[in-house]
Amino acid sequence: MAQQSFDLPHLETPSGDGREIAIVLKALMPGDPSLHVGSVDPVGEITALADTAGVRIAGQVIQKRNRPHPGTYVGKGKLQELAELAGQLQATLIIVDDPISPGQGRNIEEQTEMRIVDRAELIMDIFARNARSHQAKLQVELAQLQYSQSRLTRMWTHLSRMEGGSVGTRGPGETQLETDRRIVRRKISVLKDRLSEIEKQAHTQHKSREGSFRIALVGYTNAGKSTMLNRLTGADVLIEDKLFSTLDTSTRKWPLDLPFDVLLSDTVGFIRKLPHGLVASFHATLMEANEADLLLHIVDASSPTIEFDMESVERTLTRIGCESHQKLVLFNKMDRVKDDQRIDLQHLLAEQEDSFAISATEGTGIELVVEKILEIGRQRQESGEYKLPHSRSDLAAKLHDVALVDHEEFLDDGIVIEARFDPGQKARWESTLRKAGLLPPITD
Ligand SMILES: Nc1nc2c(ncn2[C@@H]2O[C@H](COP(=O)(O)OP(=O)(O)OP(=O)(O)O)[C@@H](O)[C@H]2O)c(=O)[nH]1
Ligand SMILES: [Mg+2]
Repeated sequence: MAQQSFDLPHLETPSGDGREIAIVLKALMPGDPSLHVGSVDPVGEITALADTAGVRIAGQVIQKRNRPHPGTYVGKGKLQELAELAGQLQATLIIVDDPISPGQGRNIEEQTEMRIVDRAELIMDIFARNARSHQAKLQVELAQLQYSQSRLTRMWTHLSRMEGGSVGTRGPGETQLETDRRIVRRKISVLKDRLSEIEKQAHTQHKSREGSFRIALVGYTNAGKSTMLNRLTGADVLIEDKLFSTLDTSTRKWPLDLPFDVLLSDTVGFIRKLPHGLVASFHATLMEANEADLLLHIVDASSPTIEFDMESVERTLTRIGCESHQKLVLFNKMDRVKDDQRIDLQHLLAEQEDSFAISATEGTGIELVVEKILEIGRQRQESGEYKLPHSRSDLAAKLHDVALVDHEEFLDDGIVIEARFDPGQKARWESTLRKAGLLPPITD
């Protein structure tokens, strides 16, 4: 058996117009946006994802359920229906709009004799296509390998069936499966090592940014994060009307009138049911948001599923430890908002603290955002009050150099000064005082 079972599903088998033809299979469950917003197509987002991955969706099979069928995701009758539809439409692939278990995948493949790709695999496939940097490529590869690790058995079952072997029997296939498991495990550990090396380098780079005011753009995929980065800093990062155009963080200096550097970072977009492995593998990239002093949550205000989009972004932010970061919510694409959406938006704007209505492409509403950021920036300055002996008027003069003095009073026993510092400066100043014996040493 020459073929290695950890080969990942490829979505490039040409057929018809050159694209693989697929049918979407979906268990429509409570909480799905389409059950709450009448105008939302239940398979709209998965179709967009499939399209981005170069697959043509020719049909759909949907079953309303409270929870997925544990063995076959949907009922057996539905699978029969799917197989018949696939025959008529010459579809060769099933795309399931949920992450499914290896067992479910195996059962569906057995019953339909079709290849299956689930939502997690589809998203990872898009990530793999769009990865440009070495780090992004390694991160996607790691997520894919980890995901396929638990699915090796399914792939082998599939293979042995295709070769006429009987399923589940011991023999060369089983041995090969063990070998493959070992290969995958080794590859995963190599990738993890390489990524942690890169993460260490990034950490050193991040340390050099201490003292700067760091702002990260976060939000649902395609909301306009990169457009905002370009608009605010004059950068020229890739903007596309596609899902997951940005996988690498790019950071630009934003020349704002503040007494410290302001750094603005673009980050990878989020989506509903973002595969867990991807979030874990993209740890280094997502740390950009985690380490930021301020988050700008960019929301596509013209999206009919706006509240669901925002909620899934909030959930992902919590997953990466950003739930209590200071945040501004920017309702973007206001130029595209339809009249009947405006009232709901007014409510959202009123409800949501620190929110703004903007259009990144038209440049409207941006000044207010900048004003707010300047205000937050100014508040970042730390203040302190010190009493210096008259004999150290040199230090009083130095304080005037390193900070903004708000108040200075000459008393009989010394000079009392209140001052405001830029980030990082206060600690430096206090260490000078400590060396001069004018502040008690720090003890734990
Ligand atoms: N009409 C309108 N379109 C916008 C606006 N802002 C962004 N877009 C469009 O929305 C699409 C996505 O923009 P991007 O900036 O690439 O979005 P992103 O959030 O970086 O997306 P990913 O990196 O793929 O997650 C592009 O076609 C933009 O031109 C806006 O204010 N109005
Ligand atoms: Mg982008």
